[in-house]
Amino acid sequence: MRLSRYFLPVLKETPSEAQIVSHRLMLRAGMIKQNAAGIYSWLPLGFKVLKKIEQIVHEEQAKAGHIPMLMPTLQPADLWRESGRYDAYGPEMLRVTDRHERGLLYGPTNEEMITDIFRSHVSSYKALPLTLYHIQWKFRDEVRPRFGVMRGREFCMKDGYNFDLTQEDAFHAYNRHMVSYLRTYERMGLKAIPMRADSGPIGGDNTHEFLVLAETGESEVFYDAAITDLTFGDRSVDFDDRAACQAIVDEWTAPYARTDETHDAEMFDKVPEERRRTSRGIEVGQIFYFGTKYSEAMGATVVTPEGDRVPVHMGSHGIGVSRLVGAIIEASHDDKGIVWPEGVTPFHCGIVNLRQGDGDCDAACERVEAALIAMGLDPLYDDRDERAGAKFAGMDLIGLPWRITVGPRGLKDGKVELTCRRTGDSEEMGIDAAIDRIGQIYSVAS
Ligand code: P5A
Repeated sequence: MRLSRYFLPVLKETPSEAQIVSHRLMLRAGMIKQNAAGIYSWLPLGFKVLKKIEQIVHEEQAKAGHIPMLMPTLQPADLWRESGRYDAYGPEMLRVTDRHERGLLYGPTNEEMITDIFRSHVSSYKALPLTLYHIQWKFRDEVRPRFGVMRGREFCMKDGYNFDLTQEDAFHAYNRHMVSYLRTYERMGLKAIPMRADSGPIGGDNTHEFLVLAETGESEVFYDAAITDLTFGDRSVDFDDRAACQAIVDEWTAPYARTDETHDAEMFDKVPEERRRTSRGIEVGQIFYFGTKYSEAMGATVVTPEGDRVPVHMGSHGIGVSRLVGAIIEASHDDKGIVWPEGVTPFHCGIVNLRQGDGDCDAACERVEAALIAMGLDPLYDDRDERAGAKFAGMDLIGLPWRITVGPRGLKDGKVELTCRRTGDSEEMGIDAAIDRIGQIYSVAS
């Protein structure tokens, strides 16, 4: 992409309405535009990151054997009357009446709708286990929408729902989700810690939230520092292997880690003092097992091998897709701007031309751009006629992890400069060497 042709409305001033750094940087970097309280347009740069996050979620869900689909944003009120949540959900639910006076609502979550789909089509245990999910916009009329996309009213969520014959099977689905989420967040450059939590309006007794530690987080958290040493890495997991999934869950749930809702001071005191931590966290996901709460209320039953008809065991599992964009920035920025982890960066590499219009510089930049595109990468070439300082400041603000700088002085010796956004380290090297290095970083061949 050529920056001269892109739509990147960066702001010079720091927006006064933004209280936390991710909100400020998303506005300044031209990623989002607020349209109403807690409702945002995703401008091209923000949209790209959102799609990268979605892609990682889809890939990791596929590995766990979960099946993608799409449900609508608007839902019939009657479905929610069946579960009893139409009134229970309270003023956070946006209720709408259509021209025929039929009640609709903008879905805050989809337990009822997916249970309705299930009961319409499944009646035998043979269809189980089954986990369906979608990535869709939700609406919750939060009292205090704030912090930009972190607590929006309209926000994007991945929500998945498992249907199982027995509680034991449903616990395995719960574990599968926990394991797949661990890798999902790690691929986004995040350390998200599963913590025992409270189930709120979704229901059930078994639930974990995934929290990213950050001063600006809305939840107070208590944990054993040992948990921050755990990494998932690229271990291969057989998601049908119950014992293997349970072992990973045990590994991650052994150290004490709870939100303030479930915090147990007595248990916390048993953690060696030097490892006890109190901090704040951003909730980027939550998984639930709620048994037959919805299936019983809505008649989602299957016939067992013995011929009995029983309600299915269910759970639901959410990832805050749009919140993650803010959470990643909270976890990865400096005073110059965003520092994208490679897994979610909107462009893989920036190309800065220090003398736009100079034949050699232009040709070298175009060669770098073409080579990166040929490798399947997505570079952003700043081809504007701007001062070097402004170009560097812009690249630092939008946070691309790598930058190749092309200037007349280096080019005399066939050299360009490769700069790492995170460390600020620069290295001079030949054009092909810089292209190769970017290829290696993103594991694509040149
Ligand atoms: C699980 C999936 C549920 O709704 N039903 C379907 C369950 N869980 S949840 O914890 O309430 O939400 C899942 C994740 O969505 C994000 N989230 C939000 N993001 C931005 N703005 C909001 N107002 C908002 N509310 C929830 C969180 O990351 C949460 O973990």
